[in-house]
Amino acid sequence: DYKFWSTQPVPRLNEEIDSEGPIEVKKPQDVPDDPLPLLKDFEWSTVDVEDSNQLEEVYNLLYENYVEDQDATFRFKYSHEFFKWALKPPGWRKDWHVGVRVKETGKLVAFIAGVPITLKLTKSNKIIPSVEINFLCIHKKLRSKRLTPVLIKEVTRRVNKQDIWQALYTAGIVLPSPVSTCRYTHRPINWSKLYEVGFSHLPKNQTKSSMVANYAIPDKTKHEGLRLMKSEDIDQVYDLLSRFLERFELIQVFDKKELAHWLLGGDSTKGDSSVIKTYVVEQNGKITDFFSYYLLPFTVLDNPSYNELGIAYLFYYASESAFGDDVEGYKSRLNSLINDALITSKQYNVDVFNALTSQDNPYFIKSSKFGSGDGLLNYYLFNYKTWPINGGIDPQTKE
Ligand code: YNC
Ligand code: MG
Repeated sequence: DYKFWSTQPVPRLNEEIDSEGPIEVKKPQDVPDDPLPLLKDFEWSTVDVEDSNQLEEVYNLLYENYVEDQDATFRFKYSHEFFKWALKPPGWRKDWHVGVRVKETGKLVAFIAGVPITLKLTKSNKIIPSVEINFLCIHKKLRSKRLTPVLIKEVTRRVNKQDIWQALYTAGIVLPSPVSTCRYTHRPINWSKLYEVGFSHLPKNQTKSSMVANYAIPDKTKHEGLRLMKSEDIDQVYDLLSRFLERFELIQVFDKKELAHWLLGGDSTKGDSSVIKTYVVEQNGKITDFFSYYLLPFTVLDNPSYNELGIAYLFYYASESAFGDDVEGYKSRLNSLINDALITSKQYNVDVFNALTSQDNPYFIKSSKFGSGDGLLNYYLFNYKTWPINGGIDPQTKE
């Protein structure tokens, strides 16, 4: 019955949406100056992720306590570099990295983070200054004590103080109320390992070697002029992606500095990030396509042979071929671009390549041998009502 969420400015589950816009309107001067009280043994702590010791504390908290799959076989393994990329985009604020510590020992036991983003609803042309909320994590020993609502209210207070009133967040669980729902799909790269760790299963009518053969990938990419993106490419990529994103209903809008951060990586703009990989197709000086993916491994829990699974997540892409009338031509180019993405990912020890059902991904999911996973990803807007957005699956059957 959502005791907490029913008090928040979010649409109720199954609420009939009849208009678009903020749910409640307030002013920064109405926002309390002081944090909410915590249980007596705990204290608030702004985490300085530029301090490597504090970053290590976030790393350890999430390494032990963050999101697992349903059977607790795998847990997300964020690296220091990943946090720097995800937590410090242009305009980031230290006080939006909210921690809770045990007073007596100083141990970090909970975390939630916000980073600035600008959202756009393309149908109504509305621009919404927002934050993206991520990395909500409570130590396993402190679960079910209603600490989550306190963390959410505190990060909301800190964001509201900056005159920002909307947020985007995602979760596997259903809360009031998803604006869109996507499914994860998985393209095996190293099927044998996926099978050994229990990520993939052997279908009845197949053999291990037929599965390996089915997922075999060539060594050489197909597109002439394919190379890693460099910071000099940002103007062209910015122009291409800005036009391309208008195809979709709910998008993030960037300035060039932000886009460079998201495509080239946190600390460097040299294109040598070990977390985010972006490739462009350049011909005669013109960039016609690009794709990107980030690397976020799983810790494999309790397996005698492996402790890590290499995972790539498809991120942004765009292609000039999307703009003509030749939809089939665009689909086939997208397929060959994604196949090149799969090929390049092998050098980064990727075992499985993931994509959501969003963007134009349904154009290549089946033909590039991505299989449906059992995980759904729900997208939420805080304090903003809008009509449901197509996430590439049927909203009723989730197929
Ligand atoms: C969740 N993931 O429903 P009700 S995703 C939001 N997002 O409230 P307690 C969640 N709410 O139902 P526990 C949530 N999970 O009574 C649970 N809740 O209304 C709600 N897991 O609190 C839940 N990370 O503290 C219930 O629950 C209330 O001890 C119960 O802790 C939950 O980062 C959790 O999956 C998830 O660390 C912290 O299980 C814990 O069970 C954990 O008693 C492993 O809480 C890691 C994990 C979640 C990843 C993520 C996005 C978070 C978005 C939060 C919402 C942001 C709103 C916008 C704020 C800014 C606004 C502006 C402007
Ligand atoms: Mg709790």
